[in-house]
Amino acid sequence: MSFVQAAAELGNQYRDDRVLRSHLQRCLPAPMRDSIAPELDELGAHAALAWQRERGRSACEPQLTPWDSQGNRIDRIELTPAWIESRGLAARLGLVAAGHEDTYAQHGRTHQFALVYLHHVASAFFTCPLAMTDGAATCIKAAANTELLARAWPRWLSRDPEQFWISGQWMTETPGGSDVGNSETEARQDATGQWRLYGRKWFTSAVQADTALALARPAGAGPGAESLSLFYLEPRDAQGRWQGVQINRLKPKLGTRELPSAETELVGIAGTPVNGIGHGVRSIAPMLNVTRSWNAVCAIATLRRALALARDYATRRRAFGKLLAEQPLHQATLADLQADFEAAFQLTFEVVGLLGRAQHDQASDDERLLLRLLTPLAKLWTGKLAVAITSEAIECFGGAGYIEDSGLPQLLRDAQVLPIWEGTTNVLSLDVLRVLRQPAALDSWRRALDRLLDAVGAAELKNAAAAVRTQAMSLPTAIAALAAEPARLEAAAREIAL
Ligand code: MFK
Ligand code: FAD
Repeated sequence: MSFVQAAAELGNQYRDDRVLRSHLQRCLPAPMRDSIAPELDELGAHAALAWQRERGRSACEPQLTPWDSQGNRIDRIELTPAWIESRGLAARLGLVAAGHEDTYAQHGRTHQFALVYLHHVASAFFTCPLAMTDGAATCIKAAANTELLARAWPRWLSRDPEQFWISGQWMTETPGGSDVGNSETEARQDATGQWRLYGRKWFTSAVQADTALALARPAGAGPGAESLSLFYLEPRDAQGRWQGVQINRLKPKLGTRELPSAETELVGIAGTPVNGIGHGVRSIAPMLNVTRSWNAVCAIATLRRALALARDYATRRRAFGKLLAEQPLHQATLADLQADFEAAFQLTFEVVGLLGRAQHDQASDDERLLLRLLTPLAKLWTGKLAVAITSEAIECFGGAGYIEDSGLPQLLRDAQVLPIWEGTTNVLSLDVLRVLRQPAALDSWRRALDRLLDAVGAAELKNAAAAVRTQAMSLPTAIAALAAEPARLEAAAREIAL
């Protein structure tokens, strides 16, 4: 019998995660930590179990049945078992609710995103509609829309699986995903004054969601982003039948295959304005910023999973007479990846902490600006890292990592969406520039770096932090120097952001 290599194994993903545990230890009051530990432990165990269960069989995909046997258009979508399971689990553990409830005040976001971080990989991208639901709730709260706060808010934040609603985010169209100002979908008022939407949405993920927020141009409004409006939709009736919506197809995607992403025709679906008529992009911005934070959290969850597997495998695989974990170069390779992961974790949970503080009116003006600046930065950097590190983790398994039923290729395919949706790397770099051009943002950035430097203990870290500070402080001069040459400034945006 020839040699058979043992596969990588995962333990409880909460108990094994030194970085998460020490962050919670540092940031949360002890009674809160004790009270949330059982939920974190449950998700940590679930993550390991789901990995054992799912690995080795290729992901099943949702199926669309457009017509019934009699020729009626039904557009029935069958979801995968992981998706059906995730909905109940998400409601029960409050993966959306925890971010908005007052139980833990400004620490609520840290609680919520610790749960999300532990659950993301096992959720088969059910975190996508959860992110959009959180974003939708944040949006209608920012708009102070009392009608929608009464109707949708309690459902989106419900912990009862029977009551829990999820939401979609219907922005992207064929002429504009980044440049949504090109949107063609039109909103018209019918004889009763009801707004109805007509047009094609090119990417609608979790299309079977109970609600969606969609951008559309009121008939007769001018071109561009400013004249778009934001509408709240309920795409299906109480019996689950589509109302004013047709599903053209489910997209055949590189990854995120259990997530039903559809091409959708709006044929008169009723819409309620979220924030009056006009300024639709500004109205949906709170949603974008929240979903971008989710994206960063899900990216670091992906990094952590790839590394947990690579590190475990290094304790099982031998080469040249030693375990990989004993080979100096392999140790250094893993250590570099771990350092990148830990930096990404700290940045992302800094954003999460700031979000919680801002939401509970505990954030200073500096912190609010910092949150606005760090959100796109965290999203763009962690998205890129997720792709690079899942790729490197595959290499850590040699040829075995390239084989589908090792479970690793799916991690890489899934990671590739993270830099694309919710704003590509370039679009977010330009968003960073949008913020940095406000003089107040640079001052706030400078003060934040000062505080960071003050907090750094070890001498060698102080030197490194000072070097970062010097580099960052050169930004205002660089931006000012390029102000007269907008094309050069834009061309440098990614470099500035990274
Ligand atoms: C795994 C789980 C995680 C994630 C799940 C997600 C699943 C969903 C997948 C999706 O991809 S949903 C679609 C996401 N689409 C995007 O993210 C669009 C990307 N494009 C941009 O972000 C553009 O920058 C944007 C459309 C927002 C702006 O384009 P414009 O037409 O050039 O508008 P403009 O004039 O720059 O901004 C309009 C207003 O919005 C301005 O305010 P004022 O009118 O008051 O001046 C901006 O300051 C404001 N604004 C823009 N971005 C903002 C913002 N305000 C706050 N925060 C922002 N991020
Ligand atoms: P484009 O905007 O055409 O971008 C093409 C390239 O041009 C990118 O590299 C971009 O960085 C670059 N670029 C664009 N503008 C600039 C600029 N000014 N300067 C420099 N470079 C620029 N959208 C939704 O609304 N709802 C959803 O539920 C949803 N789900 C999705 C699910 C998946 C799996 C995927 C892949 C996408 C989904 N999207 C969704 C769409 C997604 O948000 C868009 O694909 C994304 O915003 C990019 O838009 P685009 O595809 O039109 O690319």
